[in-house]
Amino acid sequence: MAICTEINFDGLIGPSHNYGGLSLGNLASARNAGGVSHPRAAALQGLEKMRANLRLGLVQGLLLPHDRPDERWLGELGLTLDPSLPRGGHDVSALIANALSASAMWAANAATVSPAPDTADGRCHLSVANLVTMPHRSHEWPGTLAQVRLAFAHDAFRIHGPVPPPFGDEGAANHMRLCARHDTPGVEVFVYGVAGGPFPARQHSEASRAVARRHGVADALFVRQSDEAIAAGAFHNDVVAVANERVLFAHEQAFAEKDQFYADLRARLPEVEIVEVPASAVSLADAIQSYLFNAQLVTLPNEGGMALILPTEARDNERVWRWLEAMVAGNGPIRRLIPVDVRQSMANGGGPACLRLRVVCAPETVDPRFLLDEAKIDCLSEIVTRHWPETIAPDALSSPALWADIRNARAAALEALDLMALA
Ligand code: SUG
Repeated sequence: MAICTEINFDGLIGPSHNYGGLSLGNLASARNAGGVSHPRAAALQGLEKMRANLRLGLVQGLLLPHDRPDERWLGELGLTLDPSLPRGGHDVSALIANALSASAMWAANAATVSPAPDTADGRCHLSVANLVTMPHRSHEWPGTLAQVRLAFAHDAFRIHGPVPPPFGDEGAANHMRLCARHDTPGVEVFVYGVAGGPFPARQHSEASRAVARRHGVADALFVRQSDEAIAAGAFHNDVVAVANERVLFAHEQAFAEKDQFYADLRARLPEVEIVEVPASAVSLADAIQSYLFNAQLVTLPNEGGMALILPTEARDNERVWRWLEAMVAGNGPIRRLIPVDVRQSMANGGGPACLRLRVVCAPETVDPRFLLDEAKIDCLSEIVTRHWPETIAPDALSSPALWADIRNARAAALEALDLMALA
């Protein structure tokens, strides 16, 4: 019987990475709107994070950038990229920016994953997220579906298409799994938001329930995200909470009915350890600025114990870092802090945890083209250095020359990985 382990599939940051300011409720995206992006540096930062995780002894996977600009989506809107064709006097630059987004890099929003030990049929289920709330993300799912169908074609998996609109589903960013060990049955926690605040609640409870039903999850909890958290800029639950095996690491104000949630969790998994960060030590504003919860909380295979792989922004915030250092000095389950530089992604509101999709499965059941070793990371780094644009300024987004460069860059990566089937 093959052994299940956790694999982090990181999204390779695509050559069209830019600061379009497209995500209402995502404070970093709004703050950096119209800035000049650095796609090459962004992708190299992501690759170095993957390398560092490999060196910790973790299994590392990869998801590829999508074809951008997305002409299929523009076509459904009655548009082509050919500027000589009539556009009825309408300014379509905003739609083109939406078609160009590299947002598929945030793989935590690609799908929700229920590993085999949790499901009725003993298979690992993946539901591709519909991401319907944000136009620039609403056209990601076909590209994601094509990739996961290839990566997880083995019989050990069952792939589902997106939940139908209008029920917004943002994937694993609003899903946590608590269990004794990755390969034992877990409690799956589906976190949803309720509309009515200043910012969109992107995960609808009906979508969460649909995913849990489709996956045949034996033990599911549905938990409401607090309105304060969404209003403060936590557009996904993974901006204020993260779980790994028996540990939940969360902000005091992450959940609407926290006491009930914690009690339900303790009743189902008595060994659960809840590490809660009090608002008196770290405010919601500091949590969202520093992204300390948008960390990869991982079990270290070589040394035992858990580590938080967090953005350098968490180290740069004095209050946050003081709290974290005191935590690791104590007797708790989280023993190490590992800051990583993903500043280009962070400037769009995407930290280390946003960049990865966790899949618990036997590695030999995954198409090896989607698994990384250091030689492949070296090869991809060379391709990125050679082909990814160094910078993208906002006025370049409507440039056909840039579109061609972006397409050629992606094609070079697909070719190197023998994944031209995705072209
Ligand atoms: O959906 N940013 C992404 C960030 C996603 C973070 N993912 C998780 N929390 N799991 C979003 O808001 C900004 C794009 C722009 O403004 O150009 C953006 O889409």
